Amino acid sequence: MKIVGENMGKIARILVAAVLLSGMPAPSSAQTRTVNTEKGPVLLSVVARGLAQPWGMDVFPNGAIVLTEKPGRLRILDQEGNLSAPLGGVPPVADVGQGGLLDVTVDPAFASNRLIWLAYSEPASDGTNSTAVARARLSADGTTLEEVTVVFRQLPRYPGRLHFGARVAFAGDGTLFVTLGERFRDPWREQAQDLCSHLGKVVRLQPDGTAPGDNPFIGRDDALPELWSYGHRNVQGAAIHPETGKLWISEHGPRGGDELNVLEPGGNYGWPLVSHGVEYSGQPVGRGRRSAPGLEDPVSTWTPAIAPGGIAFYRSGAFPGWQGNLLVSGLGARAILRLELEGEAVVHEERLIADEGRRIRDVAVGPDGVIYALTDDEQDGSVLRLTPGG
Ligand SMILES: [Ca+2]
Repeated sequence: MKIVGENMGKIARILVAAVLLSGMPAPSSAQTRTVNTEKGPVLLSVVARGLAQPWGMDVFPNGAIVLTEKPGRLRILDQEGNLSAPLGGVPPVADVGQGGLLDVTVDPAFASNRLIWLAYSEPASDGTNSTAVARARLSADGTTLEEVTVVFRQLPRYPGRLHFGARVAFAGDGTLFVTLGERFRDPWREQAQDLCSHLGKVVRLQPDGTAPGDNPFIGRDDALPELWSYGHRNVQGAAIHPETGKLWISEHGPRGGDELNVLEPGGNYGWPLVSHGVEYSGQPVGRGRRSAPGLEDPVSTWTPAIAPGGIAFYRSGAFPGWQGNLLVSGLGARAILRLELEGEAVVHEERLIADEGRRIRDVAVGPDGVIYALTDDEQDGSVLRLTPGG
């Protein structure tokens, strides 16, 4: 059967709708094919589709996936490939520009507390918005969020459409990191260097939203206690290194100059004083410097931009050749970047599934070592699965 272009999308949507309405599992086996990588063939499957701008996902202990759709929906994809109806109880989001329902993170103690965490752009009554983080308990039947509690709000608010961040990552000590954008425009973005503003920061919180007593700026009256690092532009990827416990982040640069950073407490990561990229106008950023004393240099940069979304460390025997790698989802790169590391240095890069040509917003690893990726499409976003074999 040869069906091309727009018709294929329409027919696919009708099929997906029919499958969803019938409640039957998605026919994933029919959409599995072999793709080649440097370390051998892998099986690529489409396990869900028809999603509206899926943005973030995480994996439950049983291997099911929870995922966001940017307009404000949260769904669960079970291990058999059944995609749930939108869950109830999701807080209102500002679905404007890059804003909406962004990240979702399963609590490390989900098996006992059923908590999940959401990061989203929160609308305010005066027309402004900002990134907020809420925690909620998943109802016993898995259909609704209960006891939704906002634990963090980025300040100041701004009536903008760009650069919200926003990932949530738990450290091994039970604290959580939240990445926050600098809201893009002058003069707001200058606040990335202002320790009394949440713009362009990574914050570290206790689960109740308060600042841990060992945060780097605790006790200073010229800095917010929740800050962990500053001088960031728009951080959409965050993952804890499984051995060192340090937070690694991916950060959108301007025109070129996307960054991978390893965060030190209290570190200044330079935006908008230094950058490996240039302004969208082509003008230099600041004085055109890439580095300066007192500012932390990135571990790696990409020019032209890859537009990095979520990141995940790979630690599983399922793909033995990828053990210890960092996976980076590339929107602009239209690939999953597989980075081989030596300590904090990137020594090799492979672009996985680049032939698919799909903008990849997030990547996650299941308990069995299976890799999942979200494709960023307005109406036909999908969940991809990579498994060994072929
Ligand atoms: Ca930087």
